[in-house]
Amino acid sequence: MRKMRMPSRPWRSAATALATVLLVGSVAACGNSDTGDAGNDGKIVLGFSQVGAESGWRTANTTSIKESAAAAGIELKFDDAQQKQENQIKAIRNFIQQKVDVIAFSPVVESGWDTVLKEAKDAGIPVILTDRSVDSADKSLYKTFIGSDFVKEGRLAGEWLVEQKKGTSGPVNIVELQGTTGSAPANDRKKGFAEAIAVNPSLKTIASQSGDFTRAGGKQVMEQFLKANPKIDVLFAHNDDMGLGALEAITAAGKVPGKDITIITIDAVKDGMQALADGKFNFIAECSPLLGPQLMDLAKKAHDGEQVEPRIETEETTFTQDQAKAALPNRKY
Ligand code: GYE
Repeated sequence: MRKMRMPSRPWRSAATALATVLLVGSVAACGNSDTGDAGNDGKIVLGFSQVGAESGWRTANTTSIKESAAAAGIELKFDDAQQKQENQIKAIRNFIQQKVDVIAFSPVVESGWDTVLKEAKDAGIPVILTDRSVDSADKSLYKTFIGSDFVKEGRLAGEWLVEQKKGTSGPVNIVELQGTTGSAPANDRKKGFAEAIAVNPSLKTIASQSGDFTRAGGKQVMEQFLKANPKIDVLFAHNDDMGLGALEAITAAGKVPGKDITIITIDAVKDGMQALADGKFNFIAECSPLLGPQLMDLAKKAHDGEQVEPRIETEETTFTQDQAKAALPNRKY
């Protein structure tokens, strides 16, 4: 954004007034470049298709991307796909038509991207995957994938539970709130968790269903779980938001979250960390949404034709209740 300093004196000369009109005109024309051809005023233009605004994680991710683009002097064309793959495909096709310099997106589901990725490749526009990956066999369809190891997050969640239930006799009944069906984090977190708890046969997942990564979804599915299963010992939710929605269902059913039902989630956004510090959640495996700065760096490199690593993994940790209490005051999101 260009900032203008307007003359503050009412008696400014006609010449100054004319110059102001011209300047305003040129800034307005510049503003139009948002919808027109990319590449005006020499800035790198990045087309970014976001999944939606389904969770606290997603909101923090969007903020990170917008702020980092502004800080890096990159012109960002941002599109919110409202959790629909068809909207993401449309947005990517628009970016291609507008001849943006680089395309980045966070694919809502893993499958079905080959055609549109091929179109971007044929147009000579580099593509960066952020947060979630695709299952395309042809790795030349994108430059790099920056994001978390979701299998590891699921495994860390499962390993913590195994440790907690060491020596417990009798079955431990687990219910699982999955993320968006077909999404990489839902597929991978389920896998990692299942692998980790397999070492103890008394840990049993008795129900597993998608809550679409939203609070409303988490609440609704947890209500069904509670109705259908008189004994639930553990809830594993693929993100904080679904866990937060489930809290309402658990409390309404007369149970105490964090005590009657052990709750494990993934993300570690502020509201999740607060629930953990308050003793309502028991453990969170972190997933960092702050991908913006690295994405801008990669966009510049991809634009300049520089070599980039094909896979860049986000660093993350895990939190117990005490660790959440200690970390909360400095938590940015
Ligand atoms: O965990 C969830 C969000 O893809 C890592 O998407 C992301 C996931 C995140 O809706 O909260």
